[in-house]
Amino acid sequence: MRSLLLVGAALIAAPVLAQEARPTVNLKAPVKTFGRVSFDGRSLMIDGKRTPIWAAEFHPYRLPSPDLWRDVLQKLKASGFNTVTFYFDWGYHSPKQGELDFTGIRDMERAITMAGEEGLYVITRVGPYVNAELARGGFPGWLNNQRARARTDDPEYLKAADEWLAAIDGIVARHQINDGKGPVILHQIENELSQTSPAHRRYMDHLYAVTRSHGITVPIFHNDPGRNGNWAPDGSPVPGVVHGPVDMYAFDGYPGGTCTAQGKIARGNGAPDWGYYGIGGAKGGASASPDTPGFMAEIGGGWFDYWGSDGIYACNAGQTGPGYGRLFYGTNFVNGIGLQSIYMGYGGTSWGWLPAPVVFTSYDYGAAIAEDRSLREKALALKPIGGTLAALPEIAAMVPADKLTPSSDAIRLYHNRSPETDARLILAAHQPGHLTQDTSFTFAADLPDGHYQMPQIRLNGYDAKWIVAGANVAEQRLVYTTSQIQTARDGLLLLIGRSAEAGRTVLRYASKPAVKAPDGVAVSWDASRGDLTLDYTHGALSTVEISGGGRPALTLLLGDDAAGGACWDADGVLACGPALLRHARAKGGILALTGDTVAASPLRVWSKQTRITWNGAPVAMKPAAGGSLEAIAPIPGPAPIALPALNNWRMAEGTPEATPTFDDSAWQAIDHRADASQSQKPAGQPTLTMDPYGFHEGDVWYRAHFVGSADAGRLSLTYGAGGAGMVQVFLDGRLIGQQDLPAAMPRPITTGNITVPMPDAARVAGDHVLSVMVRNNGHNWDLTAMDEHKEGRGLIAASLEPLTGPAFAVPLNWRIQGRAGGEDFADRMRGTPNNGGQYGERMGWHLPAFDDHAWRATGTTLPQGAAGTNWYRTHVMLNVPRGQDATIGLAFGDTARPRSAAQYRVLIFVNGWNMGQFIAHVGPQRVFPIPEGILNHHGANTIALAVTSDGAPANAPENVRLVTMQNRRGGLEVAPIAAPASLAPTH
Ligand code: IPT
Repeated sequence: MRSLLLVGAALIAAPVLAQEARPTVNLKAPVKTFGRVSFDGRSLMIDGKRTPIWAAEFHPYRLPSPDLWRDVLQKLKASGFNTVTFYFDWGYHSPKQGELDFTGIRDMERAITMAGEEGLYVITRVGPYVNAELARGGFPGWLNNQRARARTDDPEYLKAADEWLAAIDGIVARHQINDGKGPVILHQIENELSQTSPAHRRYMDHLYAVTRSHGITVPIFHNDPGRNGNWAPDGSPVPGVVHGPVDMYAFDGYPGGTCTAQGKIARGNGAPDWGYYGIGGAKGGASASPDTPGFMAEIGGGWFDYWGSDGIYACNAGQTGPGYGRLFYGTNFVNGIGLQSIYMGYGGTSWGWLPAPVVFTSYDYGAAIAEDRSLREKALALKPIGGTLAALPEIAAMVPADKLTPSSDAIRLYHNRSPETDARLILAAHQPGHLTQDTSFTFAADLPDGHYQMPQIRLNGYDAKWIVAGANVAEQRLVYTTSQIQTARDGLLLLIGRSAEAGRTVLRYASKPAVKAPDGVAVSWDASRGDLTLDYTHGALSTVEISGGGRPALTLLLGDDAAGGACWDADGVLACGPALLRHARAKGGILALTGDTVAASPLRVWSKQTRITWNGAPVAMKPAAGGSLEAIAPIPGPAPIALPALNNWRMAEGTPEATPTFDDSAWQAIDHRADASQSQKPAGQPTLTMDPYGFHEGDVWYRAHFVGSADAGRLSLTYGAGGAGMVQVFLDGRLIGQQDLPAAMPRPITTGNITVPMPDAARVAGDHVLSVMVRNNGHNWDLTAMDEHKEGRGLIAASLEPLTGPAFAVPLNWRIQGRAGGEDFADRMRGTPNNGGQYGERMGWHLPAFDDHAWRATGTTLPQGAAGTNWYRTHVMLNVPRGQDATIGLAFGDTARPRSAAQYRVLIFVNGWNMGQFIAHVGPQRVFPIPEGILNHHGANTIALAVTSDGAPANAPENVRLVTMQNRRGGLEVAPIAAPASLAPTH
């Protein structure tokens, strides 16, 4: 188990379940029914049918272009998932108490509807608290001003939470499966509430009651942070669990070892047994609730990355790659964990001020679908898992069967059977400690169709074999196969395996069938058993045709991972060749296929329709082996994209707040108002933190006048700035101090102290002005439920003192300015994450219609400006070929290195949208994808960069360019996102 990555206090460890909590198979649990959804101790059922829940997590708010939600959903579906899990971010919707906005990019009803349209079930996780590496773990900024302790039964907090829940539950309620049409099958309240006091129990009781009162009728669950037995359903007989008002128990886990910040894999952990095969209940897991089925609301499918790392997303993707998936998710299934949701399926982008201090802009996560929406290799390996589950849904409800003994000590074999059908799943994995070995082994087993000695099976390293036996698939009797089922439907069976590895498939017939098999597939017939045995080596797709034998004809396709990766199932049609099949819709005698190619590709289709179109264009087909049709000519790939260079830059200085003459009379005066900050301010100091003044995101400015005196020796500041945040201090227009919070992994440093020696000028009589800018890189999450999110942001304390001893402080009359309008900011369409309080933001310099012609033209370069923040703007026309889905990013400097020697940071605005922050000397992210919809692929775009530095020539911004991150032919139509082109300026 990787160490927990926390901000603030350590996670309160809940007691590990006692020894007697050893998991047992519970065949007697009563069926509990919630409309069309029900469950017993073994599995979820939908309309009474046992259904594995094979889910992946996706956060629509991390992709602010709703048409692209459908792209992600289609890719999840095509990767074999039957369910998508959505977290919702309360703060995303609520700029101000009493206000909730579900319009535009915030239209979560649209996300749920789309998921249903794409044939996915939906699990909704509404919080109020979600964590998710979001600022405040999803709490709205204004909640930081509430003194009531969050995540308890304090009425003030409950009132706030109920506003949100009434709104989001109301949306979810309309889309439940129980109302006939909707996709929502399960609903989570709270997340990882590790505090279990009576006040927390009452809070959970409240959440359950209001959720039901809002019309949620599907089963309600909570997600236990690890395997602690927290919030198991009332009535769970397991000693040591904490009971809660939930219908099902769920937990999470991120096993399998970590990538270091340097991007090295520290491998070594085997897949844990968090259910039936758990030893001594050492880790609880599914055993905490024997009357409800094993349910992992999150199982690691990557991990997030930190400010200052060397960039670990590629490493995370490898660590949780194809073999990991087969091994870890497979081990969960055989342990009776028939509901699993991979966190993340698509991570996306923590754009604007969404990120919690632990993460930077990219939330790629090393997920199956990369941030640029391309499918990683591991997505192709998840597809057969979904295919196996679809073919044999009883896997969700299997129980341990006879112990099998492999010929090698390095191997462990799990053997499960379905009490209903007797079908078997034998999972072969390496024993812990042997994970890097390349082992060949065999075993004998009593299977439903007799006693069998397996051929030599090879298991190379971090991997598992999913051996199915005694199953009725594709209208055949499958005695066993050492390959993995990817697709099984009437008349068609696609089996895959590692390239160059041997496979064997045995099918049972009443009499000898006719077999047409290519060279390389050895066929033998055992008349005494009625067994047809096929021996082969996994490689390019080969087609075997079997007919007669007392069964409907079968086309058996055999291939390696790459061959399987190129085959897709959609709407009951199998197609091989392209990089993605989205849909296969028959209409008017035509089968309309939609999908993507990354290069000119073959196309082979199994369909009764002979007239085929691909993305609307007719494709000439000819008959091919196994009842398929094959395109006569390859279907086209994408054209390369010509991206213009960025030039015609214009620049302007953006730090007028530093100058003595700046008029701050409209700013709020700092006073002694009550606040809810967790950060203690020294006695007598005013309330400096930003939240009580209505500023919750991004940058905040403070200005104070003082009268020059001999006592003005040094300025001491305490500030809160989140991960890799910063403070800049100016005296009378001159930068006199700057501090970066050091990037510290895995626990970021979120507050700092800086003592700035005052220059002689401060001791000259007369008026002086201090101007302080704090970059707030996010409020903490509240993982421990200790109000960690209320740690102060902006200035926490400030005093101007004599050089020796703070006995006397020079009076400072502060004013504060943050985001224009505070909680009443004008740009409701871009919403809460978009803006902080930079001068240029308040003036609308980031917006496309701002007139920058008076700015200094700098051509192709971004010259260094004065200390503070300088703005650079340019306009660029794009002309991505129609019918292509590209992801275009902004790249800074040398993308081969995680960080620069130059010290500066950039807020990146594209067409007015804050698409993230580049911190040159911290890293690691240098390429920032801009989703289509935000970026206009067929016209004009405005890029505005707010660059903050000390103004030293060595810290000048590096070159900036557009890059193509992925480019496919296909994709979906993407509408531009409506948002204001200009707004009235606010000083
Ligand atoms: C768990 C959270 O439930 C989820 O919101 C997210 O933060 C995830 O992990 C990590 O990405 S937190 C748990 C691993 C301590």
